[in-house]
Amino acid sequence: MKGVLALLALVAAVTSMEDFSGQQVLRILPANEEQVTLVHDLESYEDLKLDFWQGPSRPERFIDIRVPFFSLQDVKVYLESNNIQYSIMIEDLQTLLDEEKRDMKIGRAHSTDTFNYGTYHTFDEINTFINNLVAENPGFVSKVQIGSSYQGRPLNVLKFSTGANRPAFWIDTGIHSREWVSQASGLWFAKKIVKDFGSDPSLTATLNKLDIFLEIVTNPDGYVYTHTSNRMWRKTRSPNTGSTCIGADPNRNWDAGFGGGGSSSNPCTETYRGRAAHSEPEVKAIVDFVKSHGKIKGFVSIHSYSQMLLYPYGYTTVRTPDNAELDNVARTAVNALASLYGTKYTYGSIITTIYQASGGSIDWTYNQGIKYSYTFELRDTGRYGFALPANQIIPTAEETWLALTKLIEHTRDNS
Ligand code: BHK
Ligand code: ZN
Repeated sequence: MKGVLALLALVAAVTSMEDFSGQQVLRILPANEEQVTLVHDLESYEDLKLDFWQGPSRPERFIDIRVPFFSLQDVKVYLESNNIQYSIMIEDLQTLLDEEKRDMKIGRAHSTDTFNYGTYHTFDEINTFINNLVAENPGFVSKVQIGSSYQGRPLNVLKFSTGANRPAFWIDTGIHSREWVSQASGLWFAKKIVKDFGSDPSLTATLNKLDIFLEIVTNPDGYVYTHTSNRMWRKTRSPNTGSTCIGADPNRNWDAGFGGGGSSSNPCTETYRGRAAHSEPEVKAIVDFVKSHGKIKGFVSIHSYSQMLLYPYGYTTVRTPDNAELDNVARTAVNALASLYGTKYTYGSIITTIYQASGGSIDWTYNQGIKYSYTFELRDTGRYGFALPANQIIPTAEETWLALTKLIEHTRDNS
């Protein structure tokens, strides 16, 4: 085992890719508030290098933590000596990532018809896909560059439109770079829209009234980094003055309860809010786009994992004036989703369903007057977490599309 680990570490060093050999993901079930606090106390031991995959919790709700090999003993002893229940959800993360890598078939598709939707793709492959889709659908699909990332990559948005000056529906995928099934689903949605327009009556009616904007790689610097250096990177890649830690959480960087509970002022944490609201160019680009467009009626931001459909607010327990309507539409959407493969989603406001989170995108869009603001947390519930096997991409995208369609139809018919 030691020899194997050393060899794998060597290979990782040569390719400069972070190595997750021997790392486990523990699923922890705190029984009471005291145990919740004890688990959260682990976060303050920065030397343990823990990565909270599924964050703040309450009693009887799981906390998933990725634990480096060198911290495993310490963490397990800590949990056991405090009588905190846990199980090993992922035995060896690198084994899953090696399989993921094997599944990434190399080979360039020259059209979106031969593109492999059932595998994960690099940033360059996705950009080629976008250019092909635009070239194949002149007068219907176009590419809008809404800005540039910190490292200068284009922030490309696909626009599906059949007429001028329409109100619009926005979808973004991959704002957290490691949530790969999100970007992969975005690719499938793009092709689905093109295939169904003109044949599916509902989508056709939608596109005769609304434009659809789809940003597939919403955090390109982070996404490239997950391919070249660290598969588990979540944040942006902008530097922080006075710290060696990189990046801000682009889902804590919006001007909605900015700096409040469920966001961090420490640049070394995964929920670092950034130096100021909209400090991240990836966020600012969407803010400017939404404001200048002026007629965005629905806004959906897609993450993974935990199988949830969420609506505002995340920064406060105050209910929005539209709570009942948002909840009804969410129920209809998750029922449609479940109708295909039986996948169960929970739904509700962010703060009551997952946890308090301040500075999130859909709280900001809601406060801008975009009533139909939702966030998905796609598959799964934790068996694979962010390392969701590629054979689940298409089923995930298919079922999610049914829910998305409900949200889009309701937006179309009520605005
Ligand atoms: C979703 C929407 C608004 C605020 C928080 C969330 C939960 C999301 C997050 O930003 O912490 C969980 C996550 O990344 C895993 O997808
Ligand atoms: Zn996320």
